Amino acid sequence: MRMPEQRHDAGQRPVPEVIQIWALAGQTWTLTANQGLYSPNSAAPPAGPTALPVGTQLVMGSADGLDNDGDGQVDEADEMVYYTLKGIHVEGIGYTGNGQELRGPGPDDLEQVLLPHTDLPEP
Ligand SMILES: [Ca+2]
Ligand SMILES: [Ca+2]
Repeated sequence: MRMPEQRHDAGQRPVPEVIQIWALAGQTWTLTANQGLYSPNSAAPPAGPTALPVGTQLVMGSADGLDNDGDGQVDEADEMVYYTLKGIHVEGIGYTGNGQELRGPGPDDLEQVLLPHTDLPEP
């Protein structure tokens, strides 16, 4: 007897993502293009997730609740050189994109981030 394929909720499982960049302290970094990154406060599946809006500002590392530099202390002053953006991406979505563009204050302050794909190819 062949068991039915387990599908779980493939294609809808939200996966937490933290995008972190390293720059000079005191800057402002903003999400300027986004495909595939959603708000951590999105409604649970099967409701559609809420995309992080363009214009979202990254949180300075001294206030993001993470130990950015791995020294065992969270949000100490020297983490001001980190900027983080927390979101989720959804398994099964994103073979066509999952790209984020982050801009800082200067013309050369540009970071482009591709989220990892943990999803299976569409049939
Ligand atoms: Ca630290
Ligand atoms: Ca921190």
